[in-house]
Order: sequence, then C-alpha cells, then structure tokens
Amino acid sequence: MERTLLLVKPDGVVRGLIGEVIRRVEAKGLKIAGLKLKWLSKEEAEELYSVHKGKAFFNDLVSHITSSPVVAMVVEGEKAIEVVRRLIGSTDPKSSPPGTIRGDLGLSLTKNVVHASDSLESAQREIKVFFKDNEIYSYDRADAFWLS
Ligand code: FUP
Repeated sequence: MERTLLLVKPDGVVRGLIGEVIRRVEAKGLKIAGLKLKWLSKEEAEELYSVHKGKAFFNDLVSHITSSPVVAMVVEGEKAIEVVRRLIGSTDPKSSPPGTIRGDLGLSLTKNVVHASDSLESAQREIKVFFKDNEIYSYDRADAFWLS
C-alpha cells in the first residue's frame, strides 16, 4: 500500500476546516495511518518546502506554514499519492475544480487549505518531517471489502 502526507495548512486550521478535510479523506475510503497537530519550526518548514528554496514565493510559504499549528496525516491506500492529489485539486484554488478540497474551500494561492506530496520520493521525505516510524499504524478499515 502506498503512503502519502496530507497537511491541513494554517489557513485551514484557523478557519475550522480540519474536520471537513478529514471527512473527505475518510469518505473517499482512504485510511488515516498517522495523525497529529504540529507547529513547525522554521527549519522544519524549510525542509518541507526544500524543493522551492530560491523561488520568489519561498519566504511567504515558510512564513505561512509556521503561522499556526498544522494537522498532518499519513494517508494510506492503493495509489494514495495520485488519489489524494486529485482530491485536493490544483495548486490555485481559484481555478481548482469544484468537488476538490481547494476548489470548494479556498481562494488564495499561498493559503490554499492543504498540502499533499506529489511523488513517492517527496512522500517519504515529507512524512519524516512529521512522523517517527512508530507513530504510523497498520490496521484494517471495516469496509475494506467494499473499497477494493
Ligand atoms: P502544490 O504541490 O499543488 O501544493 O503546488 P506547488 O508545489 O507548485 O507549490 C507549493 C506551494 O507554493 C503551494 F501551496 C502554493 C505556493 N505557491 C505560491 O505561493 N506561488 C506560486 O507562484 C506557486 C506556488
């Protein structure tokens, strides 16, 4: 099974959208294998966004993601990385399709409600920013039969 990192970003947390994001992950049939509230340090934020270092928007990204705690989830399922990317929608909420998390819940490019890993390599690196191995759990959903 594939694992990915999904974050409810500070704008999602302070706007009271934690439950709405988790609801969509659960309703889709994905499994939440890890879950925590964490306030990132500047260094952790720079590691999370290391691929964007040097870009014009890097400082704004780091400053936003460290402005309140975030909710971090390890989401597990078949093709979880691609499925969660489709669930969240495209980067800019203004043009993200209705039905997606960003399309339904936001307007701002930087404050775009959620973050999700975009590849296996980034998922493995990003999960380590938030979770130790023993904070990620294996268990079965009761409806697994109906979702496979
Ligand atoms: P995504 O993977 O959809 O989160 O998008 P990117 O990795 O391209 O961008 C990472 C974050 O940078 C997004 F949350 C939005 C933000 N961003 C800007 O603020 N300005 C830009 O021009 C591009 C991205």
